[in-house]
Amino acid sequence: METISLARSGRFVVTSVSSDAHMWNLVFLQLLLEERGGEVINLGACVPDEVILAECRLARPDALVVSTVNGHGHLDGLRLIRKIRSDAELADLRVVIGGKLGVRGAANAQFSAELVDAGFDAAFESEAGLAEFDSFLGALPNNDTHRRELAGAAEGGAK
Ligand code: B12
Repeated sequence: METISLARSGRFVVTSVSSDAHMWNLVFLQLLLEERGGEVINLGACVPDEVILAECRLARPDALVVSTVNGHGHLDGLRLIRKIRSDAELADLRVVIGGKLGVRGAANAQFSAELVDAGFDAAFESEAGLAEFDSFLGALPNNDTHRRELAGAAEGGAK
C-alpha cells in the first residue's frame, strides 16, 4: 500500500478540462489536498478554458491541478497549457495535470512527456500511482515543512 505524508498546505485550484464530465476524480483530489491542509477551489467538470484562466487570475493559487480521465486529456491539456503560458498574468503559474491522459493505458506515459514539453510543470499518469504527486506537493515552496524550516532558520539567526 502506498504511504503518503500529511502536513502540507497551500492554495490549489482543482479543475477538469472542457470535455471531461467525470467528477469523482476531482472530489478525490480535493479531499487529498484538504487532508494535507490545503485550501481548494474546485471548479468541477467540463470547465471552459477561459473560466479556468479567469479563476486562476483571481485566486492566484500555489498550483493549478488539472484532472482528466475521459481519454481526451492530452488534447484538452495541450490547448489549455498553451493559453495559460501565453497569458501575461499566468505565464509563471505552477500547473500540473494528471489522471488517464489518453486511452492507451500504461502507454499514456508518452503523453506526460508531451504535456510537460508544452508547459505543464508535471504530468501524472494514473497508472504510476500517487507517489510522484506526493513528492510534487512536498516540494512546493510554501508547504508547512518548508515554513517550519524557514521559521527555524529565522530563530537560529536571531540567537
Ligand atoms: C463513473 C464513470 C463515468 C460517469 C461519470 C459520472 C460523474 N459525474 O463523474 C459517466 C457515465 C458520465 C461517464 C462518461 C464517460 N466515460 Co466514464 N467512467 C466512469 C468510471 C466507471 C468510474 C470513474 C470514477 O468515478 N472513478 C473514481 C475516481 C476517484 O478515480 P479516477 O477517476 O480514476 O481518478 C483516479 C486516478 O485517475 C487519479 N487521478 C485522476 N486525476 C488526477 C489528477 C492528478 C493531478 C493526479 C496526481 C492523479 C489523478 O487519481 C484518482 C484516484 O486514484 C470509469 C472506469 C473506472 N473504473 O475508472 C469510466 C471511464 C473513466 N470512462 C471512460 C469513458 C471512455 C467515458 C465516456 C467517453 C464514455 C462514452 N463513450 O460516452 C464518457 C465521457 C464523458 C465526458 N464528456 O467526459 C473511460 C476512459 C478511457 C480511458 N481514459 O482510457 C473509463 C476509464 C472506462 C473505460 N475503462 O473505458 N463515465
